Amino acid sequence: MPTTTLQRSWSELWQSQGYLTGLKVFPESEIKDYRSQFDALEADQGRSKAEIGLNNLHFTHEFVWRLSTHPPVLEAIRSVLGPDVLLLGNHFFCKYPSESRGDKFVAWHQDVTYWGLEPPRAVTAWLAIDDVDVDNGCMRVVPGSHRHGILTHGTSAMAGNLLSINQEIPEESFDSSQTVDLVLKAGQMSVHDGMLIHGSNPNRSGRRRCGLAIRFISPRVRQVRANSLGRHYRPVLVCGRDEYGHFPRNPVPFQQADGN
Ligand SMILES: O=C(O)CCC(=O)C(=O)O
Repeated sequence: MPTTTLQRSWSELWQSQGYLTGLKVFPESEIKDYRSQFDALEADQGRSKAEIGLNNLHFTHEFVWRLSTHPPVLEAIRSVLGPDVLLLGNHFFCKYPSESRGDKFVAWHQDVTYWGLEPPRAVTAWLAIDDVDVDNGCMRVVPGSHRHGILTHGTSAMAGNLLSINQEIPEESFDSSQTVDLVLKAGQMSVHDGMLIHGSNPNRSGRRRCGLAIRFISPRVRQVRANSLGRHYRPVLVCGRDEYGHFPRNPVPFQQADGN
């Protein structure tokens, strides 16, 4: 549990930088077990699907639900979103060594651009399933870029962008000289504001780079149009109360580990 001083410095960092990183949420012994479950899923579904096509499996796969609602994950999210939190969705972002699947990368973007949310406010927890570093294409962020609103997204001219509609913020639209690499050990997590500019380079290592991106919103947010995949979200209340009722109430798919 962070101390009050730590909470204050977290909050200042969050407001000025738009991200937090290096948060330890699972010890190696536990993430190893979750990694084995992901390995089995990957073997079953195939690498092409595992890259970005394993969406919202928390409704059907208990281990994804457990990863997404692990108390230290939710504690970090509450510290930035407040006491009431909806789990909006999640998906694995899995990049394989370039030589096996080509130069897959994630172009510079802001998450909330095509999610159809009003206000366009969301937070992502990115939980490392594998060790992630510069060589295998860890996430990169532009600190403070969440404070300047949503920038115009164009289309990437490079093949291999993993984003849903090949969106990209052109590099000349922002100052990319201050980019920070989010290097994480498996079991660690970063958290970023939905307006933060971020992306990631191809995986130049011989190792897989897998993380689970877990999206959260406050219940005061509505979805006013379909997202870039033409879908409507099915959020689940994971902390506090929903006094707005903007979404149909979706039952918790699995009991909490403590039986509540
Ligand atoms: O995993 C990546 O490289 C990018 C992640 C990302 O864009 C996100 O979580 O919003």
